[in-house]
Parts: sequence; structure tokens; C-alpha cells
Amino acid sequence: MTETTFPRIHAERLLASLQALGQLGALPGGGVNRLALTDADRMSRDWTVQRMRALGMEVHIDAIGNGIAIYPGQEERPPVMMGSHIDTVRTGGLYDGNYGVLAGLEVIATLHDAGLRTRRPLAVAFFTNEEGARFQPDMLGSLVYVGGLPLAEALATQGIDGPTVGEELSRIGYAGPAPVGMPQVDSYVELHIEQGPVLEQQGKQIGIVEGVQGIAWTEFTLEGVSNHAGTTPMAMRHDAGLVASRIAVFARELALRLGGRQLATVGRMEFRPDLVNVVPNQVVFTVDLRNTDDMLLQQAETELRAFAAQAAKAEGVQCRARQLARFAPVAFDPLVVEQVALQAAALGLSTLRLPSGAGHDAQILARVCPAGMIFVPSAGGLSHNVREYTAPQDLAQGAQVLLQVVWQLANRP
Ligand code: HGY
Ligand code: MN
Ligand code: MN
Repeated sequence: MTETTFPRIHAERLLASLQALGQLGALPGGGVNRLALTDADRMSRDWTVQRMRALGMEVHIDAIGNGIAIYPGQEERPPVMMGSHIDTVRTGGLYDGNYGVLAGLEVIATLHDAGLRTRRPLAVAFFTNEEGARFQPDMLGSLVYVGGLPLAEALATQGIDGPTVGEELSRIGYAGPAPVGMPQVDSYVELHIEQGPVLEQQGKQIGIVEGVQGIAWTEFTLEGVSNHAGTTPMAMRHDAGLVASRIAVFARELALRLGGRQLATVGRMEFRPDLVNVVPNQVVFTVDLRNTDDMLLQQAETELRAFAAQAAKAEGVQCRARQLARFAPVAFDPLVVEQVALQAAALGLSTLRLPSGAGHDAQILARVCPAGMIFVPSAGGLSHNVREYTAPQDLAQGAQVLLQVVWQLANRP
């Protein structure tokens, strides 16, 4: 097919579906709170499964709650899969994850309306707990799907609010009957907002994503001695709060000192007993380190843990570190990357090749099949923020590139 004969996606239908899904877990002032396996996530799953079935797709829910819908092809072969996630962070937007799943369904609807079938079947998936906000690690559902995390271990994972993945999956009715890892896929294409400022700053319409940077999440637990804020001399304190603060400052300074693409974020920090007049005896907090260079990422991890141990010792505080997630940098397959470049060019869209700063299910699927991603610009580079926004034209263009990429992949010899 040349670009003049590809069916065109229906932009209005895609935009309307994003708005409709965005109502599930909607926050009063805008944005979405749909933490994995909450009731809001259940509602979004129900809504998405209903749309998959309305397109005549066969829907499978597997034992970790991944939803995989199949649009049969002319031949019985492994499908070309599109997908992403529909769980969000606590202050999420309409597009992170949701856009990739709904654009996949828009591709199916467009082909269905045109009465078109590809040689290989097509699949659209939503993966459980991509965000890793409530349960760690992130990309948990796709990791189980590719055999990177045993199902039992994933189900036993306890969330930051108490219940385990298994308990919550059962509670919301998404502990599915399908075996994990099925169907095996031919290739995987994930359409996603960039979530960063690069495409917008460079005035580019499509990101040709070459890979994903490395991610290392560590949880620190510091145990000091609670004491009276008014009677305890400074020299007698074992202040877990002080040590946590020093480590947080060190993490920022470490990223600035290493420079390049090194990133460091302290996103969670819980003091106990968390009272104005008590020297905290315990602090639990997280450090998120990222880098496209795995050697530098490992150096950052080593320096961080060494500093944490030394700062805790100096204050007479115990320090425990627990790895919550670690993913090495991933390079996507040229089969997919070059198809994204070809189809974006065929549509006359300006492009930029770049790595992904955010983690995605595509980096996990890349372990079992050729995988790649398509980015569209994020206004102001904002994401994981209720003001997350991508212009309708960009959303539509990205979905059209997705349609053409999967069409070529699914019809190749
Ligand atoms: O943390 C990430 O990069 C992704 O949003 N889970
Ligand atoms: Mn995402
Ligand atoms: Mn995200």
C-alpha cells in the first residue's frame, strides 16, 4: 500500500475515547488518579474490554491481569501487537499509557470499518501495573508476560498501601484464566507521548524511539531513635530524618556531578512517627536513578549506597537498602525503528531519533520480539502531572503512523 491508499484513522473517535476513558478515576481539578488494581483501574479495564469486544476482538485476561485482544488476520501466525497501559500515577494525565491502548483500538476500528484484514493477526494489549507507583517494580505485568518475573513472586508483591498484587487482582476480578505469555507475538509497537520536552523544543512531530534508558529504583529504610524535640541535646540525637535529607541532597549533587544524562529523583519519603515535636526514628524513602549509559548508572548506584551507609553511620542510624526495580538500557529493533521512520516520512512528518527517558512495556517486550515505539510531543514536556497535554493533531498523526507501521509489519512476507 502507498500512503495514498492507507485507510485514515478517525481523529474525532480517538479523541472522544481518550476523554471518555479519562472520566474513570478523574480528579476534580482535571487529570486522572488510576493507581494499578484500584477500583478506578477496574472500571477502566471493564470499559476497555467492552470496547475491544465491540470491535469483534477476542479478549484474553491472563493470570497477572494483562488484557490482550486479538483481531484475526488472513493467516494463523503470531500477531503484531500494539499496546501500553491504562493504570496511571496518582496525579496522572489523559495520555500516558491510555493513548497507546486507545490508538491501537482506533487502528483496529479503522481497519474493521474498511473491511481490511492483515496477513498476520493484530493484537492490542493493556499491561498490568506499568507505572510501578503502587506496586514495584514498574512494567510488572509485561515482565511476567515475557517470563522476566515469576507469576507467584509478582502476585505476592505488597503495595505501598498494604494489599498484595494477588489480593487486589482477585478483588477487582482480573485474576484471569489465560496463561501468561500467550500469545507469543511477532513484533510489538507502542505509541506513547514523549513525556519530556525534546520534540516540542526541536519542533518535531514524531519521535523515532531508538531505545529506553536504564532505570534503578532503591528503597532506603533508616532506623534512628525517636526522642523529644525539646529535651534532646543535638549531640545525643540519632535522627533518621537528618540522614534521609542528606542522602536526598547527595542524590541531586551526584546527578549534577556525573552530568550527561544522569538523573536522580527522591519521590517518596515517609517519616515515623511523623510528628512536629518528635525526632523521627524511622524514614522510608525512594531514590530513582536513570541513565542511558549502564556503566554510569552502576557507578551512581554504588556511590549512592556508599554515601547512605556512611551518613547513617555518622549519625548512629541503621540503614537498609532494597532494590525495587532495575532495568538495563534497551535498544529497539531496527525492523520496527526503521518502519517508524519510513511511515513518518511517507506522511511528510518531521522526525527526531531519541531514547526514551520513561520506562515502557516496549522495553520488556523487546526481550521476546522485535519492539519499538513512536513518540508524539508533550506540551511543555509535562507528564505525571494533571496538566499533561498533547495537541489533537499530534495525537491523530501518531495514530496514523501507528496504523501504517503495524500494517507493514503485519503484511511483510
Ligand atoms: O517510571 C517510569 O518511567 C514509567 O512511567 N513507569
Ligand atoms: Mn507510560
Ligand atoms: Mn508513566
